[in-house]
Amino acid sequence: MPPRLVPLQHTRITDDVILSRARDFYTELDRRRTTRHFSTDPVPREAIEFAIRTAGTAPSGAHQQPWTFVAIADPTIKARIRAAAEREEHEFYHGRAPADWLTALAPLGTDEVKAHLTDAPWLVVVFRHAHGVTEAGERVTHYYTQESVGIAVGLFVAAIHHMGLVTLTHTPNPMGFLSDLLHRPANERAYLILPVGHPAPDARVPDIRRKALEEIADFR
Ligand code: IYR
Repeated sequence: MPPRLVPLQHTRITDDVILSRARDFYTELDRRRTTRHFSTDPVPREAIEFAIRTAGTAPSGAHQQPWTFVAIADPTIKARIRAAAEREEHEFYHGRAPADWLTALAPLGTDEVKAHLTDAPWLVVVFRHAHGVTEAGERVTHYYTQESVGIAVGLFVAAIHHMGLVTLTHTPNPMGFLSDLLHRPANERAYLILPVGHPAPDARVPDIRRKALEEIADFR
């Protein structure tokens, strides 16, 4: 049976409009910065819901949508996540990390203190479905899950920036403790933690630059 295809809903626009939208979108996203300094001020749940909906618009391998976004506002759960992450990170910064990794991180000023995990009003923990499970409990292969979840997180980050909030892509190393703490099923793997909130009034960011187009693009 051939698949049922429906018409694409799309309005064609002129090159002028394409270019002006392209410039505006880039300019807006280029203002995004990753900060570790969050205000404890609350953020409405509905804002997080929209960011997750936006992430869920990402393309995915075979449209399997291999992601779960666990959004946490509960201070007790946040404190547990922080304590476990800081335990792992202490090991990382004081032993497990190879010297060249620590050298690469030095300009960013990261360390094992993860105040953002309790300061930010929301923690969104992203889980990647390594495979699916049918209602009967059978395993279903999923495709390109790393790429799919990476794209979804990119859209989430853009959505949070667009709504005037900040987020941080935090990857505690290792992350297995999140599956236990959040009681996720065995087919789901923690992918990263995204604290979301307003920046602290005195928020700081590393003094770093983005590569120019010429350094990241090769047109033929
Ligand atoms: N997971 C650690 C280390 C870390 C690694 C990279 I690569 C970063 O860009 C930032 C931090 C941590 O979260 O501190």
